[in-house]
This record gives sequence, structure tokens and C-alpha cells, in this order.
Amino acid sequence: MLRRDPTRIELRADDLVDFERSREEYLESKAKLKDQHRKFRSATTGPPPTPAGRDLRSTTASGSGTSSGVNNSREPRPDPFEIAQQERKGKSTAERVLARATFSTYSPTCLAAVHDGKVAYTADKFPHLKRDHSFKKLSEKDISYFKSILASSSITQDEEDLEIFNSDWLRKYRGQSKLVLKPSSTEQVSKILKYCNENRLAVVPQGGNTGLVGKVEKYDKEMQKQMLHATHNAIYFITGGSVPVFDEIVVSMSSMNSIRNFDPVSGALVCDAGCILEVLDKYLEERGYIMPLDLGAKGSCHIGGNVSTNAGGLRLLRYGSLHGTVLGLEVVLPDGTILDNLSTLRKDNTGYDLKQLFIGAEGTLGIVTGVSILSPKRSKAINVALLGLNSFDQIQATFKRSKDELSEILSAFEFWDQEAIKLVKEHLVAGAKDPLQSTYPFYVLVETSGSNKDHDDYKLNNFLEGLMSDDIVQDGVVAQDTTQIHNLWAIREGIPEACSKAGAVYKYDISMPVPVLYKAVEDMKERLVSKEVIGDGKLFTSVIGYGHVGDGNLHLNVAANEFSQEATNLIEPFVFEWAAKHAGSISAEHGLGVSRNNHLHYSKSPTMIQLMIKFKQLIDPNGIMNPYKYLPDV
Ligand code: FAD
Ligand code: 2HG
Ligand code: ZN
Repeated sequence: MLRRDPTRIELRADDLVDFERSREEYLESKAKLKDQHRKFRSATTGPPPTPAGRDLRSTTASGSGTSSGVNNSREPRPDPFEIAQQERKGKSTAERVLARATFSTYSPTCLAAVHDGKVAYTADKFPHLKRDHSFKKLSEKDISYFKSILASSSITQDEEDLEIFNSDWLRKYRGQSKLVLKPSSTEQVSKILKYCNENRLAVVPQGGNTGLVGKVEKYDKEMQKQMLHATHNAIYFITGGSVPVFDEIVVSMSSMNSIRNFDPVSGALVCDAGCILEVLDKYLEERGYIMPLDLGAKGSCHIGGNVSTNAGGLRLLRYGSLHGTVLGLEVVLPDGTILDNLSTLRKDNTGYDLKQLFIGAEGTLGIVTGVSILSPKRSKAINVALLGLNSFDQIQATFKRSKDELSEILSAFEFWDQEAIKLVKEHLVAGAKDPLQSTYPFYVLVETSGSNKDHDDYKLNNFLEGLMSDDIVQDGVVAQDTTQIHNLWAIREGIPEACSKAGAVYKYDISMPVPVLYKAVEDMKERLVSKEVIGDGKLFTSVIGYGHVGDGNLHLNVAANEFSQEATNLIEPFVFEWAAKHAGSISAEHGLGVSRNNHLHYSKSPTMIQLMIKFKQLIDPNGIMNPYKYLPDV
């Protein structure tokens, strides 16, 4: 996909062609030029919003380039695939993290997390969580066993190194693991789990391995650099899913990062679970294919983590969910059994579709070690338009029309509100400006992907012209080249980071019917205003709404001055009740982890929850896999 990584690329005023001009040409050609007073512009007056941390990244990356290796006449990016290969060559954790950060799409500076004061242990913050005493405590004998099956470089016990696996960057969760294991084969994972199961040692599988930015009491320069570079996986800050709660052993999948097979006819890709999403996308790009999912965190998250969270993201509208695109999985069950279901078949109706159980299981049923996924052909023609609108009703009208008029070439439809753009401008980079001249209550990013540029341009122009004539859209720009496409995407992908810099951010990820999608934001604002707790010097500073309109998925972010029980009580369970009342889900794509497990009943019936518990007991009778999370506390 042609998007992302705005680092060091400045959006110039002449970068974006005056849309008015192309519109007129189009209209003239159709002999229906009229109504010239409204304009879509393409000009911008400032540099593009750029994720903070870019300076540091620029120094490590040899160039800005594009995330997906698209030529854009700037310096080339380092090849993520090569970097991943380098990672395997016995580098230190720090080196690996920094190497990975060089091609991260999303590099929150995490300054919010790097501040004075120690992050409280999750166990202290959430006193209802009690260590399960049926779990054994780690002993020297256990370490000796792990040393007998893994290289010493695959075992981390160093206190500082452990911090990055134990903490989250929003200062919310901090575990107390004393051991990180980094297996490099399915057999090693199998031996680890078999041993842990027999010895009742609890385990947390970890993917992205980049949630390294919890505040540590004392960090050296190198560690601070890691923090500043760290691409962070959202599941950390949203659900705390991959961070230990007590002393669970972390099994990091970062050393299992080989591509096993690719079939250029069917597009079936088979790879290790620890492959970084962006690396896979880059690999496929060279072969004319594309990963069917894309996230702002693609520079760091693993395909195994994506599968385990059933990540949605920016391409779901086009390619559907992982429940459809994953063809097969290799999973190590808690007792060490290797479940080899790495099929590449599109059709296979022989028995229960077991792989589906592990998609979105968040590491509670086993460790995904291999993934077979169907990659679509990469589109040759990409267009991205950014629109300014006055109301959410207009967004809905635009969305409806996009389905009617862009139909098969529509590949993304994202939105954000005024608060979001304000934070992007304030926090991402000094002087950052969005390309629209005025500020609008709402913004929409529409992307088309097709095989014929002329055809797509024609359709897009028609679509935009119609929206403009009917006064549905107030302003807009259309990117004219790859750089501009990245820059427009950078605004959208920079929102989570910008929000994180607005203070302590309460993040909610809810899905519901599109007509009520933004009402959640309005109702939350109204609630906080009526209680007089939002505004200057008050508990809360802002309520932000953005997300994947095409998927009916709202990201509701509520920024507070600090995390507190008082603040939590003002927004929860209100937000969950709101979602349930509107036939929504309390977690659309980010999962449950440790922060949503006890809210499962808002979205699932007791019968369903009971059946889930039975599955868990059947597959993991000793409960060693990612305990204290996902399912409601007993
Ligand atoms: P981790 O965070 O390490 O782990 C997540 C969970 O999966 C944990 O419970 C962990 O125990 C488990 N797990 C990890 N690997 C394995 C494995 N191999 N086997 C078994 N269990 C495992 N998500 C979306 O859905 N849509 C988005 O648009 C989106 N955008 C994002 C944008 C940004 C900027 C960021 C930072 C995150 C975003 N995310 C989004 C969150 C996304 O879900 C995660 O980034 C990603 O899917 C998690 O992958 P990971 O490898 O980092 O997994
Ligand atoms: C996104 O769509 C991610 O940008 C992150 O899912 C959302 O941080 C969030 O709330
Ligand atoms: Zn999202």
C-alpha cells in the first residue's frame, strides 16, 4: 500500500495540485462547468504532521522514503527485511529494538511515559488481581532447564532489559516478570510450554516486543533512546494484554521471523509468527502482492500478534478480517503439543475450523508459531483524498456515496474530528499544518485502490465533484503523488500518538451501527460537561473521536490530566453501557486483555461466556497461558 512514513518529507505548497483546476478540467470536458465558488484545494502552507521521534529516527534510518518501499525520489529506506534478518544475528535487545525502530511507521516519543516517578505495578494498581498461588515461582532449576534448550542470547534476566517487556508506555501497566525467553523454533516453543505446563509456570506470549516504554526508576541513555524510538503496540496501552501482571515468564516471539513459503499464483504466504507486519508487506510488495491488513503499528507488530488480537486496521474495509484471510495456523498448545494446521487451502470444510479459536485469543490458548495468510494482488493505482466536513451526517452521506460511486475501488474510509486534528497539529511537530486552509468539525480520508489510474481518477473526480456540488463536503485535497499520499495518511496514523501526548488518555475502541457512531463522543462530552469535570484546570482536557467509519469502529479517546479512580468512574461503566445500549461491542479490534475482561458481559451472553470458559479449561487446564486476562475473573 502506498502510504505512511512522513519522516523528513516536507509537504510543499506546490506538492498538491489545485483540485479546483482538475475539477474544472473534468467539468469542462463534460461541458458542465458551473458552481465555481466552492473549492477543493490541494495547497498546503506548512510541513506535514510528522510523528515525533522523527529526528531520532532520521539519524538511524538512512532515509525517509516510504514505508512500503515505494519510490518517491527521496533517499531510500533501509530494507526492513534485511533489518529483520540482522536482528536474528545475535544482537542485543537494545540493538534489535533500535534497528526495528528505524522503519517503524509509528514512533511515539512516549514522553508521556518518560517522566518522573515510578510506574506502579499492575498488581498494586488493581488490588482485585491476586497472584494465583497454584503457579510455581521461578527457581534456578527452571532457569537451568531453559538454558539447556535455548542459546544464552535467547534468555533475558537483566533487570533493565526486563523493564521493556514488563511495562507499557502510558504508565498504566507494569508486570514483574523475571524472565524473558526468545525461542527461535516451534520445537523450542513446544519444549518451553511443555515444561511450564508440567511445572505450573505461567506464561505471557509477547509479539511486537516494543511496549518498552513504561517508566523505569532509573534508565540510561541507551534505554531512553529505545523508549523514544519505540513503536508501541496498542494492545499494551489499551488492554495490557501482552504485559505480565505478576511474575509470568514472557515468551517473546521476536526471534521467530522467517518467511517459510510464498506461492506467487495463489498469493498464500506462510511465515513465522514473529515476522513484523511491515517486513511481510515489503516482501510481498516486491512480488506484486500486499498484506491484507495494515496498522499504524506495522513497523513493530508481529503477524502472530495481529492474529492473536484479530487486529482490524486500515484495510479491513477492503480485504476483510483475519478470520477470513488467515488460511491456517501452527500453534503450540499449553502442554507442548504442536497443532499443525498451516494449510494454504482456500476451501476446506473438514471438521471444526480450529484455527478460528486462536484468532483473537490473545495468547490464552497457546502460542501461535506459524501463520498462513492469503495476500491479495497489490493495486497499481492508489488515490487518497482528504475532505473537510461540517457534520457527522455529512460523513455518513459521503460514506454512502463512496460505496455507490467508488464501489470496488474504495479501499479505506477513515474519519477524525476537530479535537483530533488539533492534537495532531499541537503535538506531532512544531508548525505542522494540515493541507486544508480552514479547520472543520470533521475530516474524512478516502482511499481508492484499483488497476487503472485513469478509470480511478475519473471515478474519484466524479465522486468529489458530486459531493461538492451537493454541499456535502466543504473542502478537500487530493494527493498527487506517493509522498502526498503518505503525508495525508500520516495525519490519520499520527492521531493515537498525538492523543497520547495530551495527557493520560483513556482509550475506548467500540463498534456500533454507523448512524450512532459519533453520538458516543457527543454523549461522553455532554456527560463530562454536565458534571463540570472537563476544561481548563479540570479533571479532563478533551474528548476525541476518530476511527474506521467503514467498519463502524470508533476510537473514543478521553484525555485526562492523570489516571485516577475518580476519572475512571466518570467514564466507566458509562461507555460500556452506552455501547451495549446501542447494540455495539465494547472492544471492536483491540481485544480484552486485563482491562476489558470483566466487561465482557456487555457484549457477550452468559451462555457464550460459559462456553468460552469451557474451551479455555479444555485447552489450558492449568491456566498457564496469559492468566488474569481475557476471561472474567473467577
Ligand atoms: P502484542 O501486543 O505483543 O500482543 C498482543 C496480544 O497477543 C497479547 O495478549 C499477547 O499475549 C498475544 N500474542 C502476541 N503474539 C502472540 C503469539 N505469537 N501467539 C499467541 N499470542 C500472542 N489494532 C487494530 O486492530 N487496528 C488498528 O488500526 C490498530 N492501529 C494501531 C496503531 C498504532 C499506532 C498502534 C501502536 C497500535 C495499533 N493497533 C491497532 C493495535 C494492534 O492490535 C497491535 O499493534 C497488534 O495487533 C498487536 O501485535 P503485537 O505483535 O504488537 O502483539
Ligand atoms: C487506530 O486505528 C488504532 O489508530 C489505535 O486502532 C486507536 O489509539 C487508539 O485509540
Ligand atoms: Zn483502529
